[in-house]
Amino acid sequence: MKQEHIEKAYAIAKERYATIGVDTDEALRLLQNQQISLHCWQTDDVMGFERNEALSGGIQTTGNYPGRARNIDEVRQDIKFVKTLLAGNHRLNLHEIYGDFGGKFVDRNECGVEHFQSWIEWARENNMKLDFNSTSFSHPKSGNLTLSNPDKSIRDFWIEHTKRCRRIADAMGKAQNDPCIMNIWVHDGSKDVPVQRKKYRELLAASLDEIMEEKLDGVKNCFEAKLFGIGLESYTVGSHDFYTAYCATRKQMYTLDTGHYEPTENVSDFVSTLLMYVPELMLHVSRPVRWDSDHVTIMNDQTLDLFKELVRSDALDRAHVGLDYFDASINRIGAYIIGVRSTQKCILQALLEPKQMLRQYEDNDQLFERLALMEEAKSMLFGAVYDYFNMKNNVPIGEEFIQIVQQYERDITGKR
Ligand code: RNT
Ligand code: ZN
Repeated sequence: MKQEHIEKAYAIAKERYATIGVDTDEALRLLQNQQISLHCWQTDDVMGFERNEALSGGIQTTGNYPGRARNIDEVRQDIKFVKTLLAGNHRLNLHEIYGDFGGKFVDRNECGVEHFQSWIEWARENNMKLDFNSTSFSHPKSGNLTLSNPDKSIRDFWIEHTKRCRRIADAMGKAQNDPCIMNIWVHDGSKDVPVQRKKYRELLAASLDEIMEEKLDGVKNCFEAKLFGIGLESYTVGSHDFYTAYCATRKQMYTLDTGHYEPTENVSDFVSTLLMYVPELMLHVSRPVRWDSDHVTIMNDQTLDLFKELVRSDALDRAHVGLDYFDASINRIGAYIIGVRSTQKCILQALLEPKQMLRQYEDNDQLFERLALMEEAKSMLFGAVYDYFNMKNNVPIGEEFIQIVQQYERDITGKR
């Protein structure tokens, strides 16, 4: 693509947006600073390096596209390559099962900072900050209940795991001089109707409180709510309402995964309430298709609405953005690029909305005018602004990345 064409198109877009009171340079500045946490588990279908076992915990990858990363070196190689195709400075989100265990078996209640030292160094060398997750799934003790298990020995095992994960995340945060965001998601639930719903929720809250007792300032924790898991359809201990109340009373960050709600619900509607009662949000940007299917994120209404809602609430800086999907049916590297670029496009669209004018219309009860402007804003020259953003960042523009990913497949992933 010709640089002068992109510059020309941007100049026209900039002028056009200015007529509705939108500053495109300012939008680009904010987009540049918006980090997106890349979920390491898209490289290898959520397998990790602990045991070569099928995924459990009510989540599932489908597809067997060749080229899955099979070990820590391949995961790093892939992430490094992905990074070269993306504008902006992004983070890496690790799960505990991606530790550098050096070929030894390290159980979940034995993990420590030493297993993530090489990640901390790798991240520093590659100018990426780390985020972290405890891992309650894919383990003989996972079962249907972990932190809410009435069996104290199982519950304690997972409490110990999660406490250790907090210390690992704390070390990451201190090493990178920026808090590591540690997500806690447990799959706990029941396939059929339980009769003691309250009991498990009380146990979960007590376990979480115990886990959070230790004061660690390198880590910020967040808690992920969910509607249901596969094989756990009737009841989820850590439901939306459970974590809303938990995070509100404990002043903790809430993780909103866009796949974790009723398929017809508009997730963006939760944002404003949560912003009133919890300090921050962690977003797992995903794409549910009929269920929590974890398809690759695209630029659809759901994702657009989510970011528009944040920008309209002047709260983009209270949200941490991460991706969470696992598509094993297409080129996994390509899946990353599509997801990040689509997320950036949604953020940019949100930033380019004529917020002030829309608010004014609403305040004046000019509802036709509000709808009309909102609709017109959707088809303004936003693509020209996004192209310019990528050009400035020296990364592929438009569909150019397709060929680059194909080349990487020929050279690297296709040979695995
Ligand atoms: C599962 C949650 C969770 C996981 C990752 C692997 O439903 O969304 O975030 O996807 O922890
Ligand atoms: Zn998630």
